[in-house]
Amino acid sequence: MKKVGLLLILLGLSAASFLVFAEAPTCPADLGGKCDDSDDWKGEFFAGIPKIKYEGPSSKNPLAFKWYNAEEEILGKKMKDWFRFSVAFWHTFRGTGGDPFGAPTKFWPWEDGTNSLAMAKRRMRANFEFLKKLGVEWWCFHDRDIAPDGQTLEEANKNLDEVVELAEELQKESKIRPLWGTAQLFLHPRYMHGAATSSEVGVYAYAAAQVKKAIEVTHYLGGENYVFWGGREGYQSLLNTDMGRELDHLARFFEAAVAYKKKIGFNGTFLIEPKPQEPTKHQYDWDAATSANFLRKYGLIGEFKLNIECNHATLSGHTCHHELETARLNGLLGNIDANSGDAQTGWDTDQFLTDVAEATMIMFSVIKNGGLAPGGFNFDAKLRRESTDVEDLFIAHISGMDTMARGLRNAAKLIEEGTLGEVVSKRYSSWDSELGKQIEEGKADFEYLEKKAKEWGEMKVASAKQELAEMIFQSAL
Ligand code: XUL
Ligand code: CO
Repeated sequence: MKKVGLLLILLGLSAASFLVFAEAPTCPADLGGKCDDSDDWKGEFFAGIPKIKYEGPSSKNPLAFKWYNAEEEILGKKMKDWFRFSVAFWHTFRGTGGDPFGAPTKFWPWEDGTNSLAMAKRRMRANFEFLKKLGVEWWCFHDRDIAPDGQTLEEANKNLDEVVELAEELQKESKIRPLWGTAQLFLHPRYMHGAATSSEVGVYAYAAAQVKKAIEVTHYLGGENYVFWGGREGYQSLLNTDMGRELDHLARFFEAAVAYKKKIGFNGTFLIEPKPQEPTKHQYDWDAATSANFLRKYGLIGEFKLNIECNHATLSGHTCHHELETARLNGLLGNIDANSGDAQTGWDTDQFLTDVAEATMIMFSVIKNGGLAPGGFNFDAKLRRESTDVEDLFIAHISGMDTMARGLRNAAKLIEEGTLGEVVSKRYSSWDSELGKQIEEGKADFEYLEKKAKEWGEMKVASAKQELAEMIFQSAL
C-alpha cells in the first residue's frame, strides 16, 4: 500500500511541470507594475546575458559553447544541420519547479503569476529572446502551454489564435520556426480516461477538435513536424478496459488526423512519441517496436515516424541507442527528444543530457540515418527544482548542446577512423562467403543447409571481441 502511494506521488513529479502557476508571486519590480493585462512591456527579459558564442574547449565561460560550433562542418554537414536544436516551451517557460511535495520555486522576472493572455504574450516574447540569444532556430510547444485554456473550445481557440499571431510576428524577423507542435490532451479532467482512447465518445470528439486546431496552428507557424504523445492513451487496469476497442479508436483517430493533414496541405511529418508508462500504468505507445507494430497493423506505416525520447527509452528498459536503432531500421527515425533520466529513479526526470558516451551512441544512429531533418533534437528537459537563476536556463541548454556536439565529434572520429567498423565487419565476415550470400538472398533451403553442415563438420567459432570494441569506443571519448 505504502509502495503504491509513493509510486503515485513519484508519477506526479514529472507531470507537475505541465501545471500552470498555482501560487501567484507578487508583481516583479522589473515589470514596473505592468503585470495585469498589458502586453506593452518590451524590455529585455534576459538582461546581462549576451548572445552565446563558441569559444572552444579551453573556455571556462559558462555562457559560451565549448564544443558546439554551429557553422563547423562534420562529415560534410554543418553542426547546426546535424542537430536542428529546439527549446521545449513547456519546460523552459511553463516549468515552475513545483512538485507534489512543494510549491513553485522559479519566479522568472517576466512572470506575474497569472495565466492571463497578456502573460502568455510576454512569455512568448521571452521565448524568442531566449532562442535568439542561445542561437537556436526551433522551438516546440503544446497548444495549452502557449495560451490559456477557455471555458469553451471556441474561447480556447480564440486565446490560441491571439498568441499564435504574436508568435508569427516574432518569427518573421528571424529564421526561428516550430520544430513541432502538439496538443496537450492530458491535463484537463475530461481527459482522465485518455483522449483518443477514452471510454467517452464525447471526449474523443473534443480531442479531435483540439488536435485539428493544433495541426492548423503548427502549419500556420511553418512547423516542420507534429507530435502525438499519448498523454493518457493507455490503461490502469485491464479488468475494466477494452484494450482492443481502445487501440482501434486510436487508429481511427490517427487516420482522421492524416486525412485532415492532407486536406489542409500540411507537409510536416507526423511523429508518435513512445513512452511505456506515466501517467498511466501502461501507455499504448510503449516503445519503438510496439509503436512500429501498431502502425503496421493499422496500415499507417508510411504516414508516421517516431520521436524517440531518451528518458522514455530507459523507462521502457531499453537504452536510447536501442530505441533509435529500432526506429531507424524500420525507417521510422524522425526526431529525438534529447534528455536523460536518472539511473536510480524509475520515473521521467527529464534531465539535460550530460553523458558523452550516451551522446556518442545517439550520434552513431543519427549519422547512419543521414541526419534527422525535417526532425531535430528537442530538449524535452527541465531545470532541477533547486536551480532558480535565469542564467541556469542558458547554462542547462548550453551544456546539453555541448554534450551532443561532443557526441557528434566522437562518433565522426570513430567512423572516420574505421577500427570499430572493422571489428563489426570482421565479426560477420563468414557471411561474406558464397553460403552467406545464398542465405541472405533467400536461396538456401533446409536440405541444402543440412548438406553444407555435413560437408563442413564442426566449425571454429570466433571471439565477439566486445572488450576490444569497448576499448576503441572509450578511447575516442
Ligand atoms: C512527456 C513528454 C511530452 C511530449 C510532448 O513525457 O515527453 O513532453 O514530448 O507532449
Ligand atoms: Co517528450
